[in-house]
Amino acid sequence: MELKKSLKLELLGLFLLNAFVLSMAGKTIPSIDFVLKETKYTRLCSSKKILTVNGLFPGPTLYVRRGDRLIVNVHNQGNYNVTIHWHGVKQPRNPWSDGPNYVTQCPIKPGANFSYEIIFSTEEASWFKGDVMEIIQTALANGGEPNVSDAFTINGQPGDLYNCSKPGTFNVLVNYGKRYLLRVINSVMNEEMFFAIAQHNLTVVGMDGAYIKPIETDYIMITPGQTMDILLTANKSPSHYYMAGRAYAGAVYDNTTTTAIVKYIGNYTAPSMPSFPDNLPNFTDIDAVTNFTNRIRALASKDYPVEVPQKVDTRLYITISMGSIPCVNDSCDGPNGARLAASLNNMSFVEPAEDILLAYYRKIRGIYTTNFPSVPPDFFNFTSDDLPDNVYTPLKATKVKVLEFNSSVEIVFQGTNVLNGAENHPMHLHGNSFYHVGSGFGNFDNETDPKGYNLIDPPEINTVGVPTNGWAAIRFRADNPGVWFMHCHLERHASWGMDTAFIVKNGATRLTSIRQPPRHLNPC
Ligand SMILES: *[C@@H]1O[C@H](CO)[C@@H](O)[C@H](O)[C@H]1NC(C)=O
Ligand SMILES: *[C@@H]1O[C@H](CO)[C@@H](O)[C@H](O)[C@H]1NC(C)=O
Ligand SMILES: *[C@@H]1O[C@H](CO)[C@@H](O)[C@H](O)[C@H]1NC(C)=O
Ligand SMILES: *[C@@H]1O[C@H](CO)[C@@H](O)[C@H](O)[C@H]1NC(C)=O
Ligand SMILES: *[C@@H]1O[C@H](CO)[C@@H](O)[C@H](O)[C@H]1NC(C)=O
Ligand SMILES: *[C@@H]1O[C@H](CO)[C@@H](O)[C@H](O)[C@H]1NC(C)=O
Ligand SMILES: *[C@@H]1O[C@H](CO)[C@@H](O)[C@H](O)[C@H]1NC(C)=O
Ligand SMILES: *[C@@H]1O[C@H](CO)[C@@H](O)[C@H](O)[C@H]1NC(C)=O
Ligand SMILES: *[C@@H]1O[C@H](CO)[C@@H](O)[C@H](O)[C@H]1NC(C)=O
Ligand SMILES: *[C@@H]1O[C@H](CO)[C@@H](O)[C@H](O)[C@H]1NC(C)=O
Ligand SMILES: *[C@@H]1O[C@H](CO)[C@@H](O)[C@H](O)[C@H]1NC(C)=O
Ligand SMILES: *[C@@H]1O[C@H](CO)[C@@H](O)[C@H](O)[C@H]1NC(C)=O
Ligand SMILES: [Cu+2]
Repeated sequence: MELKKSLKLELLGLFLLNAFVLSMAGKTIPSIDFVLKETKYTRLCSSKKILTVNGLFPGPTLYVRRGDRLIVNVHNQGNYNVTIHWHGVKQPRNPWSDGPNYVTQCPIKPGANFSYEIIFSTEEASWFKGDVMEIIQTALANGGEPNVSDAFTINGQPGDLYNCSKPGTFNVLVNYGKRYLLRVINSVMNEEMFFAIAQHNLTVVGMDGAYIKPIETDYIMITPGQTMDILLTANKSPSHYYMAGRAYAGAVYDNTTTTAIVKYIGNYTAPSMPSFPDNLPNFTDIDAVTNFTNRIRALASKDYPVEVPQKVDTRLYITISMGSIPCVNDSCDGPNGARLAASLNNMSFVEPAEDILLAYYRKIRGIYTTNFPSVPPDFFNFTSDDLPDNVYTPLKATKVKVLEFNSSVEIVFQGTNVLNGAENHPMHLHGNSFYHVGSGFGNFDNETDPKGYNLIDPPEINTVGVPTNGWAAIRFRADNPGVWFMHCHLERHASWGMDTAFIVKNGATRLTSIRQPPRHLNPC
C-alpha cells in the first residue's frame, strides 16, 4: 500500500522554489524514524482509526534539497503489511528503496522495520467513513467496484461544505500584494481532480519536479500521482475566497466538493460565505481537461534543456483496459457476475510471491517472466462505443519488459472502451521521468500521429493522464538500472492488475549498475 492519499496543498514562501529546483551537492541528513501506527481521527462526525506516520494526519513534511540523502527507518506498528513508495524520486541505481510491494521488496510485516535511503514527503486519504483496507479487500474478494469515498480533503480536511467538518476547514492566510507557491499533489485514491480558487488565477510553473513554461489559468486538472507548483498572487480585494476541488468523472466517482479558504490578513468585514470559484469545471467537462493539458510545455531554456530522444530504439504500444474474468456460477460482484480485472496489453499483473528485484538480482527463476508484450495481442477499434464485453479476457501473469541500458524508449498508451470502462488513466513510471510527446482521442495512428509529436518542448513528467478514449505517447532514455514499476495511479485499477514493471539492465561500469542491496531485507 502506498501511503500517499489525499489532496495535499502545501504553502511555502516563494523563495523555496529555488530550493526545489537547484541542484545541490548531496549531504547526509541524520536518519529519522517513521512509526506507522493506527491513530484515532474524527471527520464528517465519525471517528475511526487510520494508519498514520508518527500519529499525524496529514503526515509529516520533510524539507530536503535535490541531491540530499536521507535514511528513513520505518517501523510498522500497524495491522497491515506496508511498504512506502517515495513518489517522484528517481532513486538512481537504487531500486532497493523504491517501495512497491513484491516488485522491489517484500512487505514490512506488522512489527517489522525497514530502512529506506531516500527523500520523502507523504500523506494519507480521500476520506472514507468506512475502513479503507476493508473496502479494498471486500471489493477484491467479491470482484466488484469498491465503495466511493465520502469526501475529498485538502490537507486532511473535507472543508466548509460539510456541516460536520466546517470548524476544521483548512485556512490559507495571505497578505495582500504577496505571491505564494502552492505545491499541489493529487493523492486521491481513485479520481482525477479539478481545482480552482475563487476570483484568482493560478500560474502553473512546475510539474513533477521540472519547470514548465508558466501557464496562467483559472483552473487546473491534476491526476492522482501528479504534482504541480503553482504561483498564487494575492491581489484581489481583501476578503475570504474558497479554493475548491472536485472530481473529473471516471466510471464511478465521488461527486462531492472539497474546499479550503484563502483569507486575506487585515481589517475588513468578511462575507458570511466566501465566494466560490465559478470557473471550477463540471465533473464531465472533458474539454476543460484537454484545454488545460494541451497547454503544458517544458521550459526548454538554456539552463533547463529538453533532452527528449529524437530516435527510438524500443517501441511499445500498450492498451489500457478494464475487463473481467468469469467466476464460478457467475457469483462475483462485477458485470454479469464476473470479477473485474484490469490489464495492460491484456496482461493483468499478478503480484509474485517474492519480489522481482531480488529475483532478478540473484537470478532466482520462477518469479516472473520477461515476455510482457510490446504490442496488443489483437487490434480492434479500441475506442468503439459498442465493444462486446468479452473482446478482451485478461490473462493473469507476472510479466515484465526488459530494456537495454541507455536505450531510448517510446511508449504509446492506448485507452480502450472495453466494458464501457473508458476513462482517463494516470500512468505512472517509477525510477524515471519521461517526456510527454503527444496525445489525442480515438485510436493511435502510427503513420500520421507521430508527425504531430512535440519533440521541441515536451514536458518532463512521471505521470501522464491518458485521455479518455484516447492515447498518449511518451519517450525516455532507460539510463537508470533497476526494476521499475509502471502502473495506473487510480488505486482500484492498480489493484485489478493495470501494472507491469521494466527491468533496465546494468550499464558497463559500476556507476551505471544497480547498487548492492541493503544489508537488511525483509523476508517475504
Ligand atoms: C529492525 O529489524 C531487524 C530485523 O530485520 C532487527 O534486528 C532490529 O532489531 C529491528 N530494529 C528495531 C529498532 O526494531
Ligand atoms: C459500502 O457501502 C454500502 C452502502 O453504503 C455499505 O452497506 C457497505 O457496508 C460498504 N462496504 C464497505 C466494505 O464498507
Ligand atoms: C447544514 O446545516 C444547516 C444549518 O444548520 C442546514 O440548513 C443544512 O441542511 C445542513 N446541511 C447538511 C448537508 O446537513
Ligand atoms: C485568468 O486566466 C484566464 C485563462 O488564461 C484568462 O482568460 C483570464 O483573463 C485571466 N483572468 C485574469 C483576471 O487575469
Ligand atoms: C451525487 O451522487 C448522488 C448519488 O448518486 C446523487 O444523489 C447526487 O445528486 C449527486 N450530486 C451531485 C452534486 O451531482
Ligand atoms: C478596523 O477598522 C475599523 C473600521 O475602520 C476600526 O474601527 C478598527 O479600529 C480597526 N481595527 C483595527 C485592529 O485596526
Ligand atoms: C454538469 O454537467 C451535467 C451534464 O453535462 C449537467 O447536467 C449539469 O447541470 C452540470 N452541472 C453544473 C453544476 O453545471
Ligand atoms: C476549450 O478551448 C476551446 C477552444 O479554445 C474553447 O472554445 C472552449 O470554450 C474551451 N472549453 C473549456 C471548458 O475551457
Ligand atoms: C455452482 O452451482 C451449482 C448448481 O447450483 C452447485 O452445485 C455448485 O456447488 C456451485 N459451485 C460453487 C463453487 O458455488
Ligand atoms: C471506432 O469507434 C468510434 C466510436 O464508436 C467510431 O466513431 C469510429 O468511427 C470507429 N472507427 C473505425 C475505424 O471503425
Ligand atoms: C502500425 O500499426 C499496424 C496495425 O494497425 C501494424 O500492422 C504495423 O506494424 C504498425 N507499424 C509500425 C511501424 O509500428
Ligand atoms: C504479509 O506479507 C507476508 C510476506 O509476503 C505474506 O506471507 C502475508 O500473506 C501478507 N499478509 C497479508 C494480510 O497480506
Ligand atoms: Cu486506470
